[in-house]
Order: sequence, then structure tokens, then C-alpha cells
Amino acid sequence: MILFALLIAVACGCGKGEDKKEPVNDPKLLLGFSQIGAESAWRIGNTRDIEEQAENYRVSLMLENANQKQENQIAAIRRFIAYKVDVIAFSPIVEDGWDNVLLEAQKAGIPVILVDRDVSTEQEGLTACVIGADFYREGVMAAEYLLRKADALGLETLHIVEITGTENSTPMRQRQAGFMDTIAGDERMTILESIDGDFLKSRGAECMRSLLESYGDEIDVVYSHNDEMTLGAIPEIEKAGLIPGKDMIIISIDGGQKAIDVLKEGKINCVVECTPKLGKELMETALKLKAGEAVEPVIHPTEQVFSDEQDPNGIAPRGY
Ligand code: GZL
Repeated sequence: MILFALLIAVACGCGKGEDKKEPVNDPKLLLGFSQIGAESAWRIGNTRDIEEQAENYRVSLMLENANQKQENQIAAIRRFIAYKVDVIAFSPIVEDGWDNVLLEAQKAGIPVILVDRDVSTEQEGLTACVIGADFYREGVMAAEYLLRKADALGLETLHIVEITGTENSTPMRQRQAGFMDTIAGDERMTILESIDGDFLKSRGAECMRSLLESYGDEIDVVYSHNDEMTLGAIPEIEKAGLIPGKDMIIISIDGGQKAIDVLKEGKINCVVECTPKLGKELMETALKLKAGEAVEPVIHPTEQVFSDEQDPNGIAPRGY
């Protein structure tokens, strides 16, 4: 048991003098989790929730941060296989490139849970389930808000710019598809440009600067795939002498506290919720898999829309 505890301490960086978490006493399960990084308040909230729920469910968690690199996630999964964890979970930064390592986990007899994002593989059955948002629905809800706003304001033309998340990631692909499918056929809507902001605040600012240089006040709508990029874009809109939320309709996704605070200031018009609190479902699903029980192939949390259609001051603290 001592070796086991030492492995946990080393694997989760506890041996490097980082804040030492006591290994779970008499753990019910050893879970290896590869997290994408810490690129957004959403991601940080997701990590925190998973750590808290692991303690609640007496799961020993080996959590590794990939610092936004797919190769680091693949290496982490191989380490989990070598440690013979009971269950592997990870949030794939992009959808492609996982077949080989997932085949290795399958051969090792270790079930794999996808958290937050999905993968695209040649073979079926390489993962047990995916726990995460219905990103397509999030895109639909964002567009449905825009259609209501256009109707309410009697707008006849809307020029839209889109700042997308990480290219080839599930949220980027599906938030774009849900939005575009919903506005398709509405002659008021014109997409001026889609540009990759990689879910990063700094890139969101760069993208907005570039879009303002190209289109200036021709832009009527900014559709941003996450709050970080939105919060990077807003100061750039103001530097250009334009009023976000008034001169431009600003639509964002995630629903973190900072974005809700800016919604209350009137500088964002709509925030679609994407909850990072997936830890409870992850632990319950991992324990079911260890016990040999069947699990749902897809687990979607319920999510809502916050907007200027209702009093934002009634929104409860977001916790991320
Ligand atoms: C969505 C998640 C996205 C968030 C971003 O579930 O994958 O990644 O929307 C985060 O904030 O970077």
C-alpha cells in the first residue's frame, strides 16, 4: 500500500513540493485523468470540481495537466496504463489522433471515459461514454437568442463575426454548426468572417482587433465560442470607439462569473451556460464501470441561457 500511495504522490506532482494532497484512505477506485490545461476559467472550474468530487467519492485521482498539447495527453494516458489504473478519463483537446492510445487502453482492459469533449475514431467502442455539454444545442440557443433580438429590434440586416474555439475541437465544431444551422435561410443574417481564437483571452483580443481593422462598425454581432475570448474582445471594441452590447450584439458561451458580471454591465447581451461541473457524473460513471455495470453512452448536463431578456441581477453566483 505504501508503494501505491507513493505512486499517487509522484504521479499527481505531490512529490514535487506542490500542495500535498493526502492520498484518499482506502480508495474505492484509482482514476487517471488527463486535463487539457488551464486556458480558461471554465477549465480551471472543471479541474476544481473533478478534484472535489474525487474526494467526495473516495476516488484516488491521478490528474495530469497537458498544457494544451495533445502529445502530453497521449503520454499521460500511457502512464495511466502503466500504473494499471482502474479507469482512465480525459478531455480531448481535439477530436482526431486518439485511435492508437485508445487501442492500447482497450488491450490493457482499462475503460476510458471522455469528459467535456469527444473524439473521432476509425473504430467503434474505444471509449465507454462521453460526459459533457450538448455543444450543438449551445450554438442553437445562441442563434435563437439572436433571432429574438433581431425581431425585437426590428433589424433587417445583421453582419456577424464569429470568434471560434480551438479548431477541430468538439465545442468549436458543434457550437459553429448549431449556430449556422439555426440562422441558415434567414436573409437578415450575413457572416462576415469566422476566425480561430483557440478559447484564449489573448487570442480573442487579437481576433477582435483584426476583425475591427477589416470591418469596423459594419460589424453588428460578435458570436464568441467562450467567455475568455469575449472578455479579450470587449476592450478592443471599446478602444475602437464602439459600445459593446449596444453598437454590437455580443453573444458568448460558458457562463463564468466574469462574463455574467459584464452581462450585468450591459456589455454582453447573451451568455449561454456551459457548466464545468462534470465531476459528480464522472465519479459515479467510473465507479459503475469498475463494478462492471452498464453506463449511458452520452451524459449531457442541463444548461440555460442568461441574457438581457431578463434581469441579470437575479443570476446566482456562478462558482467558476
Ligand atoms: C467546453 C470546453 C471549452 C470551454 C472553454 O465544454 O471544452 O473549453 O467553452 C474551454 O472555455 O477552454
